[in-house]
Amino acid sequence: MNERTFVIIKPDAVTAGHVGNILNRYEEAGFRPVAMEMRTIDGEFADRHYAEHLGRDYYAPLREFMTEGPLVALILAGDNALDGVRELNGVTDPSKADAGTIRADFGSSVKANCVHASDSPESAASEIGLWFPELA
Ligand code: FUP
Repeated sequence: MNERTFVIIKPDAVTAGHVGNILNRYEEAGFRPVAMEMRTIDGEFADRHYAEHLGRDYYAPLREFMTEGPLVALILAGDNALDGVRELNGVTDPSKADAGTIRADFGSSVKANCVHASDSPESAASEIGLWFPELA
């Protein structure tokens, strides 16, 4: 099955110079970029991406963080891409992520956790529709 998932290499990872290393993890695992673009998003766009987090106590700093500099938005394709990419990423909190995962190696806090990946086929479809409408 050639599944697609939506991924963000977040502003912290761009600033720290980890884009190449993170892309390498995905490619070494067999996933291939089918769209990739560096963008700086505004707060309204962040609200659309993180709609389910609006109103949470952590949302204002998360919104600030996601809009403070360029990020890399991409679609990755491959067998089992949804679960496979989330496994490579590790759990949300880098201090609890398994050794060798992207968040354990490059994340610095729950907020600055260096990557995002879709968590279900429905979220992949809606995130691809938001970020790359021409590829939805
Ligand atoms: P994940 O699916 O691992 O990206 O995590 P969630 O969907 O639970 O959270 C999305 C983003 O919200 C995380 F990447 C970071 C941020 N967040 C916080 O900043 N604080 C929290 O307590 C929970 C999430």
